[in-house]
Amino acid sequence: MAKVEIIGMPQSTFVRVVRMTCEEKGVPYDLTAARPHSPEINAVHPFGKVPGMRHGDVELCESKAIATYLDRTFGGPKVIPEDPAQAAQVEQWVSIVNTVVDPTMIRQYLLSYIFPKGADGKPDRKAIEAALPAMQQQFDVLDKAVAGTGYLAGKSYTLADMNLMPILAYLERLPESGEMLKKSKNLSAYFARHAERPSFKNTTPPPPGQ
Ligand SMILES: N[C@@H](CCC(=O)N[C@@H](CS)C(=O)NCC(=O)O)C(=O)O
Repeated sequence: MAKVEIIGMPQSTFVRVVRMTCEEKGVPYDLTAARPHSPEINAVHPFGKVPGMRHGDVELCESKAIATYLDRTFGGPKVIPEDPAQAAQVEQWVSIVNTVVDPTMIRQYLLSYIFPKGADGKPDRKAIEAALPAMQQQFDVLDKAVAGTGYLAGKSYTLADMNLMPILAYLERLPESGEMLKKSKNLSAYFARHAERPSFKNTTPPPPGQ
């Protein structure tokens, strides 16, 4: 069988999700480091976003589609359960994180620090402050969601968790979000526990911008 090629820079949370899927399932893969809108990624994503994937004749983009393909194609533990209701729970949390949490916590907040657009090349405090109330609300929701079982969906580690962990890894390191995570007792215990997984450790990204 052809080897899986994951295309995208390792700092991307979405690239890390598909790499973690490979790691959890024991699927060997090559990572082709490519930035958004580079020729390598434009060849597989109509809007130039990372990640992309090639596997033999199969060419895909979008992290959820790639993870689903990997889960259905390869053996190893299921990252999306077979049971329809449990699978839907996973989809639900992937969707919530990608449509609500990622836009606030990564696009608005984190990127204000990584690509500073304020005066004198400093982070834009206005953009950061503006994100904080929604972030607190989202931390509260996530804290409650993992309180019962220690997982976002069901009673095992799934794509829902893999989709959130790379985001928490960045948030832990920044001042306001780091405080919010620390105060979210269930979520910080969840993060500490799942950060011990080899799939998380083996995909630690280099610092942003490298
Ligand atoms: N829905 C996409 C989102 C991918 C995405 O937004 N990737 C970011 C990097 S983390 C990117 O390529 N950004 C460049 C851009 O939006 O132009 C997925 O799940 O793969």
